[in-house]
Amino acid sequence: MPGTRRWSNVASSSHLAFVALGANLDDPLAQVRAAGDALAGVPESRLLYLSSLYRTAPVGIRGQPDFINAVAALTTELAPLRLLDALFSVERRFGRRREFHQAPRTLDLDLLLYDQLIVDSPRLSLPHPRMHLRAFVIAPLLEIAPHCHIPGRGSAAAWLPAVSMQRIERVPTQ
Ligand code: PH2
Ligand code: MG
Ligand code: MG
Repeated sequence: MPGTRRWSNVASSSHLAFVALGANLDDPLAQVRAAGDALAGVPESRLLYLSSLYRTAPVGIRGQPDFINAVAALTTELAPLRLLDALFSVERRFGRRREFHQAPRTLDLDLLLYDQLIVDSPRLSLPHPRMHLRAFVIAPLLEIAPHCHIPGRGSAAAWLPAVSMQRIERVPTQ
């Protein structure tokens, strides 16, 4: 009957999460492509969209190679910190080592948004506090979610002019 919910759907609920992917070490194109597949395997979650891949200039760090970046949208039944654990476990499988803050990385997965939740805890800040200032997040995010709203920041699209000086180019698909 329309409007009724099955018991199995009542016990769990589905959330919409956005994740930023980034790499600038050891064949970053291959790393980010493979990471897209790995995100499809996150438990209790479904990969909805993966944006194009973008080659981007490092933001806020000097003397590092260009990055490959993308953004993914997932539906998930995992709570935010469980999803964060799952993302860290993918990073570790990709050989991520945390040698120093902002060291070059084989794979960085940042949780950007989880529904419209605002969280400020030691392990997790939502929305990601710098996402609106980064072309490498805003451009791929708008590609898969043109009407995306960032809690406390307004529409993602409104931040495009603010990041227009950051070098970013879409990697042609082959
Ligand atoms: N990640 C950072 C810092 N700077 N710049 C680009 N272009 N791409 C990134 O993924 C990136 C960055 C911290 O995680
Ligand atoms: Mg990051
Ligand atoms: Mg990170």
